[in-house]
Amino acid sequence: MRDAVTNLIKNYDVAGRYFDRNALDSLKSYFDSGTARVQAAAAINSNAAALVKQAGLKLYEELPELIRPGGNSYTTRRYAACLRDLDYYLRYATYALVAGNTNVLDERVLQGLRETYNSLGVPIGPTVRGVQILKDLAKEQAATAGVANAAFIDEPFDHITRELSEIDI
Ligand SMILES: CCC1=C(C)/C(=C/C2=NC(=C\c3[nH]c(/C=C4\NC(=O)[C@H](C)[C@H]4CC)c(C)c3CCC(=O)O)/C(CCC(=O)O)=C2C)NC1=O
Repeated sequence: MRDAVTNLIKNYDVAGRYFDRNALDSLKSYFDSGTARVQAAAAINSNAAALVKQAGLKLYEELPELIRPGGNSYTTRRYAACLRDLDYYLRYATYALVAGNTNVLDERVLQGLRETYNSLGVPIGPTVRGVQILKDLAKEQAATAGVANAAFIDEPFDHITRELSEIDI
């Protein structure tokens, strides 16, 4: 598992090089955004259960067929599994936010996920929509908590949706 700093060290060590200007700029930008990253994570954490619940309600309002007979969230077991998945995405997104790197998502969340979803018939499009709804709610939450310039919040959520949607060739 890597963060912005260990990732940079790894890349420069592989090449046997001292940090150059690019590396130092990227370190500086990571440390400059550090407090805002922690504040954003704190704002999300303190409201995580409500954010997940709201995201689920909004998703099912947009795509009611998911909770009708034949839908993938039909039955309380599957409904609960879907909300649990959204909770995983939100929690791991906060780790990635603080790390300034999406490696934790690749290692702990995304590996083999598409195959699992495909084998269970969990639809990718609606899952991606759920992650995007979560992202919007998380950004609102951070903005309300006074985190300025919180564009970095997009990154982990967009990474999840990009990786999930990627088509195998
Ligand atoms: C921490 C990393 C991690 C992730 C990400 C994870 C996901 C994950 N989601 C699963 C199932 C599931 N995931 C969903 C999700 C959905 N269905 C919908 O209609 C919606 C579109 C969507 C929610 C947004 C559902 C309904 C199931 C149960 C499917 C089934 O058993 O039929 C399963 C199969 C095993 C199980 O049911 O627990 C896994 C492994 N598990 C993990 O350990």
